[in-house]
Amino acid sequence: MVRTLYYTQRSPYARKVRIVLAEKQLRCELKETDINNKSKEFLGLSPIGKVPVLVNENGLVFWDSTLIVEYLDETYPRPSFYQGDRIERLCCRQGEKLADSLIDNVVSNSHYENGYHRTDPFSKIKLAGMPIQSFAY
Ligand SMILES: N[C@@H](CCC(=O)N[C@@H](CS)C(=O)NCC(=O)O)C(=O)O
Repeated sequence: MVRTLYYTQRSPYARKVRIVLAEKQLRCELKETDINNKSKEFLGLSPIGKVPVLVNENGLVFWDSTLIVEYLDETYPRPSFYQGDRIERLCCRQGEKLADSLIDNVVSNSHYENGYHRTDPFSKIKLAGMPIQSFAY
């Protein structure tokens, strides 16, 4: 069975998985998914109805970018995505979590809270002092 990733071009979470697949040189069929008009097939795979979803070569289904990356990294350890000792790996995961949390704010429309400016979805990223380019797509 061919490894398959359900994704959208613009999804930063799917992009995270695509980068790890590419770094590990893992072949994968990419299935562009219309998340505004989700197919029965897609909803049958993803209980949360979100991309990315990975179907592995044995037909097992994994969803959520962090869990997919963790699965890939443990199954195909070279090159390693979460490197180093326990503390270094934790720092790496925290960086990933921070990026995901910031992106959650961009992807969702809930930008107006705690005084953040509604018209600027990148305001929280700017407040965190991170380069906007690394989040833009
Ligand atoms: N925590 C999830 C977030 C995935 C996510 O929010 N994906 C968006 C695209 S960027 C999606 O599929 N949204 C469809 C929807 O919410 O209906 C992950 O890391 O995979």
